Amino acid sequence: MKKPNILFIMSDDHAYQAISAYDDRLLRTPNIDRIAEEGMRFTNACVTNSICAPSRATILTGKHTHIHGKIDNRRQFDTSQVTFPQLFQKAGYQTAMFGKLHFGNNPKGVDDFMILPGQGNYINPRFITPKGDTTITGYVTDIITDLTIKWLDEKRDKDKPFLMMYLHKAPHRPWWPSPEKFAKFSKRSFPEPATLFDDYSNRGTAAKTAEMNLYEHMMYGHDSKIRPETLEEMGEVLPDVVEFKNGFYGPYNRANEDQKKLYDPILDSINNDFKENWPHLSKEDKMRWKYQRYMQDYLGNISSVDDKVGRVLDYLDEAGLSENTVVVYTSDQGFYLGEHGWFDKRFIYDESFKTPLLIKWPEQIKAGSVNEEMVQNLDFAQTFLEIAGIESPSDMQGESLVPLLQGKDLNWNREAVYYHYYEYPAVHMVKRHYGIVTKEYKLVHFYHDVDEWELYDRKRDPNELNNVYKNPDYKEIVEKLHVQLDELRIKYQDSEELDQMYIDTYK
Ligand code: SGN
Ligand code: CA
Repeated sequence: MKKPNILFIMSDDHAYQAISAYDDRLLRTPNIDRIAEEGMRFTNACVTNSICAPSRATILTGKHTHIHGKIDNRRQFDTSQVTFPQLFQKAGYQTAMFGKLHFGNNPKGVDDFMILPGQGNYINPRFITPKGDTTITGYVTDIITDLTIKWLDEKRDKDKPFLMMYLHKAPHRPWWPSPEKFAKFSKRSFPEPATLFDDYSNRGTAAKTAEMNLYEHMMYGHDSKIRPETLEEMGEVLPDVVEFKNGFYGPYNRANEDQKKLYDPILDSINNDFKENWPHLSKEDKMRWKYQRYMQDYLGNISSVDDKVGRVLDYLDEAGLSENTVVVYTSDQGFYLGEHGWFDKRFIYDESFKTPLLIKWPEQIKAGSVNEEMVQNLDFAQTFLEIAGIESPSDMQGESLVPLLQGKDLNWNREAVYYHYYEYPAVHMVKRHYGIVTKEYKLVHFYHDVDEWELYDRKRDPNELNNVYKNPDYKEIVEKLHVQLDELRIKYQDSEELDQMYIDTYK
């Protein structure tokens, strides 16, 4: 039998709430939805650590953060470790990677790559390639897609199976849409989440001290696209105005004159609206205004990703590749779209803990299936290796999802998953924590700076508004979960010594 190809599509910070196969209140994503319609949608897919580079390291190594050691976005990934593309390459696959990696070093095991340096840029992005750096004029989502299709169509050896990693930068902050989407989306308004005005009562210190509230921490220029001149004209000396002096009006400053001409009328209209209305808004309405601006930009970004995913799926169809290609759509983690008043991620709470996962594999997956098992990005490497008939190294810590893809759920017996977040102190100030999550409960330990436990009843309190750790009704559940959590820490080789080591070596 011919070995299947793998097309791994990952976006950066794409919340499942913004994929209509999961939730159609905010946006229609007909192309991404096609993967669910023709394949399987996972409703309980989650990450081991809700932040970019650590999640990517987990995906590539099949190991938890404390094992691969990339605990944050800052330190470099230790490239002496085995990543799954290396195993594909060795087994005779053609391998390539285009887009955002965010590792601080180049990928191993890929025959060809063009990656963004660090976070990369939305406009006229620079790319690192095996032959040196190059800058390409245009919008990042379009460019990454063109590179991907060109490689599939012209550059690869068509006698070999391929592994393609097609990695979008969008919809990462500062949420800068293409001119067309910006024009369209900046006129729309979106429903607010139920917890937009969360006051964090009945939660712990960590939720109260995090710096990711739309009203408090979203920046006027960077996030809301207000020009420095507008603020000056208004006589406003806003606390974060200093960002402009640091050149924080980033993507716009990179645009050439022709591109600026396309953005100017849209920015003018946003700025006029701000000038006219902002001073008269109540605190609540300022929050609402920022939420709308946020959604307009964020969803405008995703709408481009969706169009481009459609182009790539069409290409597979036209080239006769669809039948034998496994297509995966996921994100490096979830994201808050105003839930709890937040943007960003990091927490073990649902919107950032969960991640979208859609997989299409016409030969093996029944079209339109839905799977509710607790699966993780930790499982991806072993899944892809099994699909390709390559043996997984015995020290990988996940489990292949192939039985679930084939509908053999009886062969799957995972009850709980483990989570551990480290990047603190750092931007957004989310305290370190680890925890265990089952379909019914979530037990969390914030162990650094504070020593606080939280328990959420996921069935009764899906919005996670009530920490019931000290509620006597949950005494037995707490005891059981503590035992299970200790077992998971042992199973995955995490420990207090490692926690301390990562605190001591953190810079
Ligand atoms: C930047 C963003 C943060 C974001 C981190 C990590 N700020 O620092 O909002 O949490 O990246 O994102 S920005 O002002 O530079 O936009 S991650 O996806 O790479 O983990
Ligand atoms: Ca990310």
